[in-house]
Amino acid sequence: MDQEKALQLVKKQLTDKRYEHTLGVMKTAVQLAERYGADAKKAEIAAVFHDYAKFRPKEEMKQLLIEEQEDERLLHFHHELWHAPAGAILVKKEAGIEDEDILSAIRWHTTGRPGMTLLEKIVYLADYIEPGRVFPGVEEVRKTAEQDLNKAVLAAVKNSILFLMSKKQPVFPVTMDTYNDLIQNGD
Ligand code: DGI
Ligand code: FE
Ligand code: FE
Ligand code: FE
Repeated sequence: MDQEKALQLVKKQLTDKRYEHTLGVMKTAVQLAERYGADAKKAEIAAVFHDYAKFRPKEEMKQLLIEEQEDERLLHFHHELWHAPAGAILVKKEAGIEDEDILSAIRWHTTGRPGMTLLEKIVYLADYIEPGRVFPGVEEVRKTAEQDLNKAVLAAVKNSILFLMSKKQPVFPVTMDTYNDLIQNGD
């Protein structure tokens, strides 16, 4: 699929603000792909579609996760986690994207996972550091991202976990698994 068609499909699913975020993730993901030798075309398409399901009704996402036998633990955690696997399913069904590298980068963009592929790391990190993100610590991760992909992904995962903990929010086990994997096998 070309960029124009992908953006046209995604724009209809998102608010203007979320679409701007998506454009930031797209540009950042392409830059990271070029820097770290990933397929820039796949990075671009995965980034464009990464938040495709962000505004789907909770009930629709829940049914989809049950039908498709996704990780049952998701249903006991915050519904914000659902748009990533639901997005992978819907992008395949509705946009006809079949490429498993792209679909898995969408699927794991919120929690990461142990043993992330290069493309998964790029989309995860691009989502965290795109130019529209303004939270504390993001500038340092942007700098790290220019030098060391694994170190930057680890910093993003660690900051996200610390943020959740500071808000007394539960941390999804897969997010913790991602952190442990990067700490133990990061480079
Ligand atoms: O969709 P975005 O806002 O661009 O970003 P995202 O998909 O990375 O994260 C969406 C939300 O999910 C964000 O507000 C934080 C939340 N989140 C990420 N990991 C976890 C989590 N929430 C819980 N409860 N547990 C997690 O492990
Ligand atoms: Fe997201
Ligand atoms: Fe993220
Ligand atoms: Fe996002």
